[in-house]
Amino acid sequence: MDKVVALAACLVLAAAPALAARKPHAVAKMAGLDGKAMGTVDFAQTNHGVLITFDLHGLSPGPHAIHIHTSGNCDAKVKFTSAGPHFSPEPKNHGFMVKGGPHPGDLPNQFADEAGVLHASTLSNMFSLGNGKKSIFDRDGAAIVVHAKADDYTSQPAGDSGDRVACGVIVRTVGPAARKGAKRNTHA
Ligand SMILES: [Cu+2]
Repeated sequence: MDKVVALAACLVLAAAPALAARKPHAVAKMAGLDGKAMGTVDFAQTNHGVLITFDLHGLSPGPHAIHIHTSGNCDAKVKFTSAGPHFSPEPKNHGFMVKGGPHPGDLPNQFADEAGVLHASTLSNMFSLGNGKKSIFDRDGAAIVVHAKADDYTSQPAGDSGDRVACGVIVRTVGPAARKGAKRNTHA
């Protein structure tokens, strides 16, 4: 009897990682305006939002605004403006402190150390990596952008966070294929 219970427990434990692995996952390889690699941002869908893990270097020390921008296009020649405005399928104001906000692509500020290294994680349930209504993966994808300064969570349209200093196209590594013909999740 005990052996049967133990075997059942083993099967449950063995199955759990396989089930978890099917949840959507994505990664963004970050680059600076000079084209140099600046690390990665990892996205893991959980039952309670998307877990975002930053592994970045080459930043100026101190706080940086980081947002999901609406287009998967990081062109350094146009200073990453090609990534478009913040991800927001419906018209919303920017900022956690603002009435009518935030943009679903808004994230809390992150802090680089004296060496310009940033290791941190955060969780957002304002967007998803699947194909549902909250998905960032519309026809033209999405990008994650690091700004030169902190987000004041108030100023429009981007929290007075300054230049875009690093950008990475968010690429899904696990999950359904990108939707075809879905409208752009854009708002100025
Ligand atoms: Cu931004």
